[in-house]
Amino acid sequence: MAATMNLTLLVVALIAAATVLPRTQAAQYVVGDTTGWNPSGGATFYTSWAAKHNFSVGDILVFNFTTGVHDLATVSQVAFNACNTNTTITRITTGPANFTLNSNVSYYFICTFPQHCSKGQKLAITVKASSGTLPPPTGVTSAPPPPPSASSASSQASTFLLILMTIALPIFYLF
Ligand SMILES: [Cu+2]
Repeated sequence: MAATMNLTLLVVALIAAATVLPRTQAAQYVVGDTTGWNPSGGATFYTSWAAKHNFSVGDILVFNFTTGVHDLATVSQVAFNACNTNTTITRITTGPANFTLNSNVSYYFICTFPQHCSKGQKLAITVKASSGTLPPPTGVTSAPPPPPSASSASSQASTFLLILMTIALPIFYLF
């Protein structure tokens, strides 16, 4: 009985937290879209692909490639420009590979297989700080003064808790 109640409360708390807490809005990008990670798109393919997107901290890049035919290495900007495959920082040899953009820095990806980088299998990504890319909150100006975001969040929280408790309580009494 006590265990059931604890479980019910845990579920309610988790759902409420997931609903109310601000989302980090991490996005997932398939590098090269349907082309994937290979040199077939030509010399400027990944430059064009990267220019179409805005990357933020926490976003995930998905590199689709066949294991043993390509790989994914991060390198310095100098090595990237020269397609130097001897000084890799990280290297993933199993495809497909996910790479999380953890910092607001520039990342330089290449394939270390012979001639692949020079044929265009290279991707430079500049990551923005996630706080700088978030849109300004809407509706805050119409909310009562201090502190608008906290009060709206807590009223949202209590609304959801109320709804969830009305759902959870009957479940609780079933056990
Ligand atoms: Cu390759």
